[in-house]
Amino acid sequence: MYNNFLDLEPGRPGLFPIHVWPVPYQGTVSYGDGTKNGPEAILKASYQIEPYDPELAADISELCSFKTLEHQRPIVSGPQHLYQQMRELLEEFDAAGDFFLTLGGEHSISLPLVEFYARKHPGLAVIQIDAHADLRQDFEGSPYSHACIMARIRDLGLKTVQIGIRSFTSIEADYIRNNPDHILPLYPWDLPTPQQAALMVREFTGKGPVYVSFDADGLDPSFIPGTGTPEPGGLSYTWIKDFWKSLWPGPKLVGMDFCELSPIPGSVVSESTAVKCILKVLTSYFSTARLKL
Ligand SMILES: [Mn+2]
Repeated sequence: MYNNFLDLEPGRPGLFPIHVWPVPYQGTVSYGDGTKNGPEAILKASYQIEPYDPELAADISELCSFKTLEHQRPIVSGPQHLYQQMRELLEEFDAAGDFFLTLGGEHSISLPLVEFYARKHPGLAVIQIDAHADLRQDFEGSPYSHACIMARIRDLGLKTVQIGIRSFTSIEADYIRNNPDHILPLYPWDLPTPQQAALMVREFTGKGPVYVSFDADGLDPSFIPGTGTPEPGGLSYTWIKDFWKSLWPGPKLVGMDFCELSPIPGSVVSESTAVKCILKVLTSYFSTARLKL
């Protein structure tokens, strides 16, 4: 049983409704353990975070209402089973209007959500914050593994922006190089300013809507040490928050996930930073979006 995100009263009227979906899935994690504990840690940490953002002069509790869903199904046996289960649950919702904030769990949780939104949103692009390109064709015997998730999203024909990627194979590097119309990589060793990056992303994605898939390891592990496969040399918290602030007002945001958080017992740094990362996306967007409620 989870309390509601930010400990706010669920589903308050007159605000933009967000479904918070905890998916404590951990089936194919490569190295570190504990992503199954990510959603609960994020929810608990969210009770300690102020909904007001002084920099953006906006209060998320006056913009959005949250309703945390129970993940009532059993924890499944592998990524393909998870994919099918998530697809079934999503059939009860409408991609045209239902906004999911999905909390992982490992990165395999993103695929059914991206598919769900792509069906109703032509021209959808994915903004992926990640250390890993996740463009392998299969991994550990499954094409649905977290290491393949962006390859499956590419199969849908969607444009992808990969921010912070710094760990991938030479085959993935060739693939990125050979698909400049479909993949925009922003490498941490060659990072533009957040303002320049926002312009590049807007130009690349065109007028289409976006889905944000935020892997905790996109940030440098000095900001979020609690993740299964930490990679040094990542994004700073300041860079990524300034990027969201620069991106909006801009493309329509249809949904987001935050995944791969693996809480460290005795420290709340990682999950607290995760909540701030989520709130920066939501507050930057919803404080500037013109929404019809
Ligand atoms: Mn990753």
